[in-house]
Amino acid sequence: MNCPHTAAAPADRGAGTVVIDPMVQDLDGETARLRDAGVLARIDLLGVPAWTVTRHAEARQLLLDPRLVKDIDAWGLWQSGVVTRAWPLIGMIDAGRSMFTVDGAEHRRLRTKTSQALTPRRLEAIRPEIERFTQELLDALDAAQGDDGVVDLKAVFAQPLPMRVVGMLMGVDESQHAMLTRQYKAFFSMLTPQDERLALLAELDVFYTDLVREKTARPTDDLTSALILAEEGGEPLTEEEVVGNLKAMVAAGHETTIGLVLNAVRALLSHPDQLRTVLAGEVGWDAVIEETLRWDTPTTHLLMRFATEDITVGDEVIRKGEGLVVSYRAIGRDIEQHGADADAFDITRPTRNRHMTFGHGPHICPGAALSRVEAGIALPALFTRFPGLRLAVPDEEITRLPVMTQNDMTAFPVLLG
Ligand code: STR
Repeated sequence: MNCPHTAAAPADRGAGTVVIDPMVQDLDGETARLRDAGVLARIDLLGVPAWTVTRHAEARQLLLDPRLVKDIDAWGLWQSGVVTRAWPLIGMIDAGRSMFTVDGAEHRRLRTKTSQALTPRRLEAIRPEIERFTQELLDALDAAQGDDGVVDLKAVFAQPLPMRVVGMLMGVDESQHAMLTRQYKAFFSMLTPQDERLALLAELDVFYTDLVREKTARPTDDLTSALILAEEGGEPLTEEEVVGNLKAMVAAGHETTIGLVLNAVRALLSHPDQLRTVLAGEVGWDAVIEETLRWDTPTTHLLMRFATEDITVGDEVIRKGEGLVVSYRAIGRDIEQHGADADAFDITRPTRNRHMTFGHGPHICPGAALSRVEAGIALPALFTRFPGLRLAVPDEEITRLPVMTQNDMTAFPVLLG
């Protein structure tokens, strides 16, 4: 990006600045550098400075702090025009009015129906459908094996499953799933030129607005229709708000669960002793899921909150108008929270459930239970169907996509055995 303050080399911004690598060439190294940089670290996001919180306890406290808001108008660099829509990460923040971008009482108004629709009890009703999607995709895996027996577990299984689930919930027709997958892949990739990213976001807005208008005319039993209909005596959401929520749900539901499922499979295949204890029934799949969420978080960095007043954290001060990122991957590896072996994957770890990967406070992930249900169905089904499942390449050869906020693999080639 070309703006005055980005002309300076990152080192000029203080020795402690960690430059977040858009190519994600060394995620473990970067996570460790962030942790070493302190509780509150200065980071550089494509030339834009921000703070990030790297520790569990302090992040928990900051996520409850009403002086931090999601409203981009509270950001000094945005007000002053230093950050514009030319910045490749702007779509992570300026994403339209929704439960993701609004705080306080308005936030509760935008969010209530969604969180009520996604409680564990309500999710029991859709379990059979998730099981059916899973079985269909396992058949697809079997059928997709090349002559060499290799198949991409991401493209054929981990990616379509969450799309189908969130599509069913929100009422997005299957004929649109491939388009959405392609658009979100381009949205998140740092290789996509910014004008193309802005164009695809505009296209998605048209798509979602059309969908909301169609559901307004002919409501069905999906969550999009429920968001449109006013509560008894309540104030209905505006079209813009329904569209914003729908966008947020599809983007989040689709993207993050891919990471959860793939990261769990990867962790188990590279820790065969632990896989054996799970397959023998000695440790539950819930333990695998929680430890994966802690150790290899689907969201690496969550953008962004803004300080409406100076906020002191230890020896540092987040000044009014400055931006704060939450680095969930570093937080999952916090030694204070998880012990000196926090970098090790261990499904028997006593603190495995005490991670904060779904966030904390008012914005805590409303889809947490859904992702646990999805992974809780997909993982055992996959290993039951293909007990000999193994990686088709050495683990070190698995590459990550150039995505700065999500933990996203290029592909995950496996042999089904
Ligand atoms: C993507 C672009 C868009 O149109 C709407 C949203 C809002 C919700 C965001 C989503 C974004 C990016 C991925 C997020 C998701 C909420 C949860 C998910 C940040 C900006 C996570 O990775 C936790």
